[in-house]
Amino acid sequence: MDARGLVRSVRVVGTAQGVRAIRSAWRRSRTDADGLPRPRPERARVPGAARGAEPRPGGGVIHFARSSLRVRVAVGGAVFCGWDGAGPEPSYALAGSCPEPDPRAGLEPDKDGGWRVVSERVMVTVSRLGSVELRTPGGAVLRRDLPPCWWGPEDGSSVTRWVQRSQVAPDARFFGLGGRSVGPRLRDGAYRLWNTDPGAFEPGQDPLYITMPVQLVVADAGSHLVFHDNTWDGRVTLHEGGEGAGSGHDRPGRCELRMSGGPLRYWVVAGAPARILRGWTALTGAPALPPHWALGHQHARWGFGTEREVRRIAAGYQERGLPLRALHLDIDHHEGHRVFTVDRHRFPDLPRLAAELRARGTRLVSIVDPAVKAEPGNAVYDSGSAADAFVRDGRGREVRGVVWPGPAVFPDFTDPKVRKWWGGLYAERLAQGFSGVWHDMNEPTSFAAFGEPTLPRSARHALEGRGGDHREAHNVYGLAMARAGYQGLLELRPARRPFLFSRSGWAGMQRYGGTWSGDVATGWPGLRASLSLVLGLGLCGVPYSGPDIGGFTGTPSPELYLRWFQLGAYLPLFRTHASKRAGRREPWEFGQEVLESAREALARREQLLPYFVTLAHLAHRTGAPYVRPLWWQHSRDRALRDCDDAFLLGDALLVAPVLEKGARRRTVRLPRGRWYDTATGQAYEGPARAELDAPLGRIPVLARAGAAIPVVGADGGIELEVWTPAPGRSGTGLLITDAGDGWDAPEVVRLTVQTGEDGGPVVTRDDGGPAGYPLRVRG
Ligand code: NBV
Repeated sequence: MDARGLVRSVRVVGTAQGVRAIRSAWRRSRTDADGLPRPRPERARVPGAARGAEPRPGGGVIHFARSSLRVRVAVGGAVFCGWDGAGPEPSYALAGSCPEPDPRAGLEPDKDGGWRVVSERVMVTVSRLGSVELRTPGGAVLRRDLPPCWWGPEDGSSVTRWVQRSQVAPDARFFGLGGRSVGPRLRDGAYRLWNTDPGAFEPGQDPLYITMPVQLVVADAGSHLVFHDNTWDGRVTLHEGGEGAGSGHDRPGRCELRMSGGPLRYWVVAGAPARILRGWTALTGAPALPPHWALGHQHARWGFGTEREVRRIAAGYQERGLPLRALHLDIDHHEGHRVFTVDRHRFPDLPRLAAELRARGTRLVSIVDPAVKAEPGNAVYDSGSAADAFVRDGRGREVRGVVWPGPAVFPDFTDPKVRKWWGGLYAERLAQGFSGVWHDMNEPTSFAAFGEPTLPRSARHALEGRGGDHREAHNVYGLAMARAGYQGLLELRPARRPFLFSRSGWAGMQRYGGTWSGDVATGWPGLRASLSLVLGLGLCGVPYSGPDIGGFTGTPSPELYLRWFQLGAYLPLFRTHASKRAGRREPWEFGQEVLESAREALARREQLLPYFVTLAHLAHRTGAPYVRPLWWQHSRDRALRDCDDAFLLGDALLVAPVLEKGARRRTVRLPRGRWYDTATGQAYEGPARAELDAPLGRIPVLARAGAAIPVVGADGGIELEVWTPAPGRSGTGLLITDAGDGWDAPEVVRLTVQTGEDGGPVVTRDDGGPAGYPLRVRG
């Protein structure tokens, strides 16, 4: 950081903390000067020429003059490539052990001294000098990775930097890389891989809290996901290609990945987007299934202050007949910002408050920060010290940072025994009546007046017993904390599905819960950025996320608040966030017109809960995100690939939020098929651009003809909202129900929608039997 950082830290944490932040940053740079190896003369290395190969299950190892490449196709079709002896394990991303090799895939000699591995879904060819091409079974090139280059100390010590350049089709578009505020299409530019708390961020600011070396590349010839399983600091530079269109040569799309250390190993999963997400989920784990209440509206406020204030907000919702499923208590309910310690003056009887609210259908969710106040007598500090839980420097001293509580230490979540200890602490949260947790500041953030606002890079970590430093552990700190929290909640309350969402994370974080947009700046660009984050994360396998409605930095205008609210109502995490600084965010704070429109958005959200539950189960089973880009089923439609301002919610709905001030109409790009404007019932035929009304009271939402959407009926039971199929067409629907927050097997109902003799839709189950739910026919 710099002057700006200094001003920010003083503004955020006050003068005393600001001084501490200066000291902390200085200490950190000293620690690194002592603890990191000094730069030594480096030598570059490329693989050289292939000298031979040995077959191995699922592929083989190709030996080059100065390196080797292992290619291994796994059952299910994912391809692993590891240079320099890198294998798929150990890995923080993989859900369990590496999938078995596909016995049908084998290594064969290719032309010009190269080698190839042929499998059902992809063909991998390796040239004599180490280029790797991945092709579709039909022979179209999905990706060409040029021979990598490493730089390392001449004495051969282990930390080597490396770069890999790749080419993709001229028409390809890039998506993913974690939560990015510019997107979801990632245009030309450099994207850093280093989880960071940027402070309140402006759209375009990079990096943010969740970075991941996961790219989804979508092209006419086919789509693929590539995941470089490496947790170190890095940078991805993307250049979209272009087609000559008869007047010049095609330019391939280009991607350059530079990593500061760690293995050069990667996975590729190819196929249609739905198949890719299924394959990715099979590798990295099923997304956690949120309890039903976490699919309703939630409200957070930094500065909840007192039990009285919490009651006031809950009563405000109740008096106005607005549903509120959860209230999130921020750091100020912790005494002196000591995590797991309630401020008894402000919250004398939290369990009672929680029970009261719960009886009215509102749960409490607690913020949990990783930083522990470094103060003997603080129970968490004492028990953590006794368990040797905190990150130490190279000389064995506890690493101190500065966060809310002042001088603080940081649990080493990469140590299994520390995760166990930390998970046990959640017993206190449950005893206080909380139903879920919200992990904050786990990039990890330590206020610093200059340099990086995190731990020293030389800080030591257990890394599951392998040992290493913060350069390798930093990006998985939030992921490992989420693992500790999830596991703890599960052990403490085995009958319930844990609810957890985390600001930072990495590939595989979906196993433990979701995330949210963090401190996005209030403003119209922030609204757009918060949609980009949700879409991008969904394509990286993290389906449950949402914005902080209204943004973090200021008071939104009534119009901005409402548009953000209307968008949030169609995103998995639907949360408003208020703070002392940014003002109140309760829907009635913005005038009668906003209140009435927010009421409508809330009512539709409540009505759609069975659909959201279905989508949650679907994500859990298949990895398909709730919120999908418009090209999800039509990835060859180039116009859809470039469309950043609308999304599909499941298969049935297309949501076109209003992202511009003053807009009362907007253009919506429609994928193929018939779509109905759900407000007017008017039908549109895609592919097309439709102009739709977007009055202040609602955003355009379209339903696919032939969809059967499970909704809550007037009597509180489930009904099917059926949208008439286009003439000569049929449609499908899906309903997955369960009891709410346990582990019972859900009921799965697959539906077919056809046109009956009277012209109206007829809905049947898979087995030909009747739907078994009342129908509400639309369209
Ligand atoms: O805990 C205070 C805030 C929280 O409200 C917000 O949601 C987090 O993203 N937290 C960040 C720390 C703010 C530091 C300025």
